[in-house]
Amino acid sequence: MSNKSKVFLSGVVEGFYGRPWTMSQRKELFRRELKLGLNTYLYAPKDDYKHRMYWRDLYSLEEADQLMTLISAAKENNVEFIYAISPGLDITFSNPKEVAALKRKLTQVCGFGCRSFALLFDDIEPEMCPADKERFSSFAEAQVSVTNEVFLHLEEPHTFLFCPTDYCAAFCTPSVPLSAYLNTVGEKLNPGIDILWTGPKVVSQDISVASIEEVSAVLRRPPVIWDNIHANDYDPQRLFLGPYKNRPTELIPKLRGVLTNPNCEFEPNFVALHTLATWCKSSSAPKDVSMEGDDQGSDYNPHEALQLALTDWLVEFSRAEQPDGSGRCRREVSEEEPMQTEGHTPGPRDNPLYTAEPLTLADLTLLAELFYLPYEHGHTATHMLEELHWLHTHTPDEEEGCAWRVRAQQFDDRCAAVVQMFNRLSNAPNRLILYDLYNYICDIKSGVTMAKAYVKTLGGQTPHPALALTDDPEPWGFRGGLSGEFQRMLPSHGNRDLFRSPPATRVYTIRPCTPKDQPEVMKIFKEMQTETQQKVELVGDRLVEGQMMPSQNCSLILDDASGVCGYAFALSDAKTAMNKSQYPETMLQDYPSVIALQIHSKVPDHSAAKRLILQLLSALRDSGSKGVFSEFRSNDRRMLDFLKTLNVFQVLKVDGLPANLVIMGTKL
Ligand code: GDL
Repeated sequence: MSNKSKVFLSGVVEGFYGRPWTMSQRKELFRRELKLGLNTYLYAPKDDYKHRMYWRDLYSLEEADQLMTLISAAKENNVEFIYAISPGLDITFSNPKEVAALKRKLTQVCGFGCRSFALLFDDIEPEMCPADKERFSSFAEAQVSVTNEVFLHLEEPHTFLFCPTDYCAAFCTPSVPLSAYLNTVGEKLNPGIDILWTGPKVVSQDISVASIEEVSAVLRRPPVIWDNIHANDYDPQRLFLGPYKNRPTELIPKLRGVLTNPNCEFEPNFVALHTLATWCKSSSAPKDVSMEGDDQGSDYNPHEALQLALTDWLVEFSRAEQPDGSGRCRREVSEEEPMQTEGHTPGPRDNPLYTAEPLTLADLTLLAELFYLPYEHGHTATHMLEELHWLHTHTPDEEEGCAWRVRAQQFDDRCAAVVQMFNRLSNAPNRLILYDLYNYICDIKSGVTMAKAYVKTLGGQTPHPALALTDDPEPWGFRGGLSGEFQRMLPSHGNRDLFRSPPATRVYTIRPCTPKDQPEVMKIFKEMQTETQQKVELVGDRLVEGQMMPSQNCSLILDDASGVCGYAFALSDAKTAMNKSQYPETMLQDYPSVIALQIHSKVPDHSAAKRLILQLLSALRDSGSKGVFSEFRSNDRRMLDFLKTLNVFQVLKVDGLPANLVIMGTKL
């Protein structure tokens, strides 16, 4: 291990995809790092042309000037500026001209005053071109050879980092200790070069001491953690404002450093930086000191670190900052440009002037809990989800009505707090922070507003028309665009709640029903009917019992490993199965098709049932149907509750129905 004399690298890697930070944001970053005691900045913006795509191109005079100023700013703030280049998309390792181009580029940056460098080979195709295959026995050999050569060319910089293509345990085959790639890197990479590592996964939930000991042994040096815990470039709806967490401080002496690759938006990274700085300053306490929280045995407590960060961040919100750097804000009166409200004093019967309440620490805590960490919602967010789930799986009936209404009111209050937080944030003088947060807070405000309206509907109230869950909603009623549509259809994502229920491990198949399935179908039909023990004549039963043939493509079976576990049959014209006018004509006009559905109670996975139903609905839609209904015995609580959670059908209000019958339906 050659790194004993080196200081622990702590700070930021600007290593995300998307719009790179501006030069002034980077300079502001250095000032913040100095204040927090962080000492490193790794320049690696993925979508900067000359960092990756056009890595061979030298910088223009103007660019050179900007980089020089940036490098000096880093120095002034005691921040080590590491310039990284990513040539892996298209470099031919065996071509000396390519290696010369790489050296030329880094020599140019050296001329700007930069003394620390990095070569990154993350996120590239691991295949070598024919010329490289001829020259090198493996991809690792090729990378190591060029990296060592560049390292020597730059006269062995004190800090020189290498990012492997297999930069986390999940990428290593068959395992970290047995990875041929990592073993070659560990053995052959010059010991003066340090290696970046993201932990067990690209975005690691935890990084354990044992996992670092394991990889250090293979790499033959302690790694520098490239931490993606706060990175959000993979999902435009997520932002991470939770504390640095699940990395025990016992790691510190076992690492060469930690660089966080945070949110693409610059301003919200206040928390990521602040809590990382607190973590770096914490020392490990003896093991027998029992602490609350996940990082036991250390004086680092993520919850406390977050509160410290938010307390400091709150001060920033009240600073008047504008994107143009003018620093002016709405309530400041300027000589040249009088503000709108200047000199306006409302009369006794006029509207009073709008004065926003100032943002509070509680608002910021709520914000951080709503946008917490990649694998964890904050406490309030989890609680709200659990409450919504409870409200939607219970009914405000005689039995539970009182408790239901109390909990519905509490849920409503929590939603109101989110909206209030949004309003106060929108009025904060620091427009720089607000604009970086805006899309996210607007999204969550809409999300909770919809949820609030839904709870009102469940409780029998009519929400505002813009929020009502109707057949013809406004576009904000179906969120997420095309990507949202794809997600909702995927079994592993759309219909599973990442945070509340365990992942679905069972494999389900949906297939057309054949005559051979009839005995199994009848078995489930009877078994599930004895659960309800209620004699009501249902049109759908005739489909199941084989008295009527389902329409074409409208009989589906759900299988799990042990066989049939559900079915869905439909008749596009329900009237043909009715022996008398069981249902009003008005209902049949809107909902002409009938569906008979049963999911065995042993199926815990809602997403499988949802897929089954959606597939059937799609067949009905293709056949030209406008709407579909399904009948349930009113004491069939299991199916009724189950279907409610799927959010596909609504209970239809149909006049004159027998009391023991519930009709659910949806337009197509
Ligand atoms: C990655 C990329 C990084 C990206 C992050 C999160 C590394 C070494 N590379 O794999 O650029 O921001 O995922 O999406 O982490």
